[in-house]
Amino acid sequence: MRVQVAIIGGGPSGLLLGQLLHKAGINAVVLERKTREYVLTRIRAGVLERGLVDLLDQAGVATRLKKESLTHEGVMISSNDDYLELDFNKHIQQHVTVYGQTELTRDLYDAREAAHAKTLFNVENVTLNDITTDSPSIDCTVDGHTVHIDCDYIAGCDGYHGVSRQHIPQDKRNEFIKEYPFGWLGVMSETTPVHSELIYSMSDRGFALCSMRNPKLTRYYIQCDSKDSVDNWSDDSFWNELRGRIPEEYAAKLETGPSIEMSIAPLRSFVCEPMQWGNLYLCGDAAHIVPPTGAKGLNTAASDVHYLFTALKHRYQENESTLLERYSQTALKRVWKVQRFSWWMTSMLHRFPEQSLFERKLQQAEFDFLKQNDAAQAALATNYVGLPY
Ligand code: RFL
Ligand code: PHB
Repeated sequence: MRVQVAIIGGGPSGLLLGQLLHKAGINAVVLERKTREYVLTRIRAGVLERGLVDLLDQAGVATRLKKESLTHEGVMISSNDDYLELDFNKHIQQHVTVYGQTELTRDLYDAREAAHAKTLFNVENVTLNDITTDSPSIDCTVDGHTVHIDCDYIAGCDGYHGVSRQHIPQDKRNEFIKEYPFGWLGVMSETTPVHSELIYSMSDRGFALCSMRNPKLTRYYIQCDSKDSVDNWSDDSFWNELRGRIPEEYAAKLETGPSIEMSIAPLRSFVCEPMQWGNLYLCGDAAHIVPPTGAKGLNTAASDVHYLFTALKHRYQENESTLLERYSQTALKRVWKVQRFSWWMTSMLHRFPEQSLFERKLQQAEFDFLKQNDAAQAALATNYVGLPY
């Protein structure tokens, strides 16, 4: 098989890039290790920045999103029973869109199928060859058959545990990592959201987040020990703990019900530099991870896709490679700003196991300052709705 761009990974990064390339007449194949059904069972992000929504629109896959998504013009941040209702309109005149990553991925797969664009599922043993030459290629196994793909460029969109990043020589690869000593226990439930906006809640018992997918489907998270297991939690114990971590006014009206999904995600910050090696370009979680507190993982994957798509379009339509050469540098500038914001949100809102009373007092002061200071609120709003590309 020969394509212009071979995309490894059929998650949101790979699919969005594939769809944008298809629209621009650049032919690509997507190689996915799992099945479509498996990818669609992963419940992850829920908050989309304007940049991502615009890209989906540009890719021609925003019809359902426009009908079914929710517009959020603010967010609540609380500390025990004290809270701040941060109004994005007051500070930045922008909003965020609430629409599940699962639905967004489904829309992208549907569009790919409708366009008869090539996707290979159950792909194993992916190896990248000659990536520093003008004729890179990929070898892999699909249903026991060996497949060879010649291409001009390879997009590594295969997530944190993917193989692409490992093809950057170890002595040329810098990996920056911070592991947090806690995880998030998440529950999805067919209940009415406790509030019309998201609530990011710090409390003496630990952090909690009240989110949603639609007016009848909620997504709640509580900070848990990094070694905790879902086997240690029942629906009742989850709801009780959540109630104990959000302002009393909301705890009193929290609607509970059976969980339809319960899982634990570890929290880490990670960046790989550079994000490009030869004709291999990394996008999304393959190159960086953020703790979910700022809702930035999927959104930062989207900004990478924007930079890479624009650069590839220039290369194929204008025969201009400068944007491709600058890809890593351009993407990393934004990645580090998002890392800083996600780390800051995480540090302000969570309980840390070894935390001294002094550090707790600083967290409280950070919240009090934020609550009283317009400039601090504007900075949070600017980052939360999404930095420009
Ligand atoms: P993905 O989604 O991991 O997709 C990678 C795909 O590559 C496949 N793959 C391979 N395919 C072929 N060959 C191989 N060798 C392969 N190895 C792997 C995998 O099967 C998979 O299908 O990465 P991508 O596309 O870069 O997308 C990144 C996002 O999924 C991620 O950043 C977000 O989900 C993070 N995230 C959030 N981001 C937001 O912007 N807003 C949020 O509100 C938000 N909430 C979250 C989150 C992540 C969470 N978890 C579970 C860590 C909430 C949580 C709890
Ligand atoms: C979610 O709805 O899953 C979600 C929302 C906001 C976050 C993280 C996750 O910061």
